[in-house]
Amino acid sequence: MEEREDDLARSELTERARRLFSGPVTFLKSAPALKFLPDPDVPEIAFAGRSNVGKSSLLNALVGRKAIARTSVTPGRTQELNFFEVGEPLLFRLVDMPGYGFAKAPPKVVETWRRLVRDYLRGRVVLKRTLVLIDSRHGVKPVDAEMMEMLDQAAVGYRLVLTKADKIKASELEAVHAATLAEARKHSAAYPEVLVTSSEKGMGIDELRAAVLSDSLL
Ligand SMILES: Nc1nc2c(ncn2[C@@H]2O[C@H](COP(=O)(O)OP(=O)(O)OP(=O)(O)O)[C@@H](O)[C@H]2O)c(=O)[nH]1
Ligand SMILES: [Mg+2]
Repeated sequence: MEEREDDLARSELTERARRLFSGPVTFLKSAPALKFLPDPDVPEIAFAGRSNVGKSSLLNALVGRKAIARTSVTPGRTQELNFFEVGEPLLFRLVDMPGYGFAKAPPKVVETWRRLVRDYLRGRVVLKRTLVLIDSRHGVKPVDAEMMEMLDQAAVGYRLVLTKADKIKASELEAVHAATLAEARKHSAAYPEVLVTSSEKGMGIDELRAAVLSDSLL
């Protein structure tokens, strides 16, 4: 009985999330430095992860727009904190961030992005959850583990989300899912579930929408 109520609550959340994300979503602004952040007056959910992991693509898939956030095959496409507003009236903002790790940009510029992302994540009062994206083909790399440790220390709650699931075989996906889940369980601020997604095929997008909506209500 309890399980059926849980299922019902989940399907209601999924439906509400689907309606929300198919409604108004607008680009608000790009912040190249902390002083340009919007006023901290609504909840925010941030997308973090290595360069090229698929942050901007996942944000586009979530809101069902092809190119509201700019994507590219070249690592280092997103260079500022980009804010997107969801809901009318406004419910929360999604924040697309520059990637960490290897990016095709001068080291000084990459260092500036690293600091911007770190300072935002550690200091943003309205940040409800960070999505830490992990490439299904690679699993958790040392730079990802470093990011996770930083978030653990700052007590910023995050979810691990596997991306590009369409690029590997089902058996490999199962193995990387299990390994990523095991990694999540080692980290104090990590949510103990791992979502598997493909922006290309739409896999896991309904679940991620529901997760983001419920996180925004935290
Ligand atoms: N096959 C496949 N390709 C994907 C998927 N998600 C992203 N990509 C591709 O991966 C590349 C990088 O995607 P982006 O969304 O720009 O990645 P990003 O993490 O925002 O990258 P930076 O902004 O440079 O840090 C693009 O060529 C995308 O088309 C996916 O689910 N499946
Ligand atoms: Mg990007």
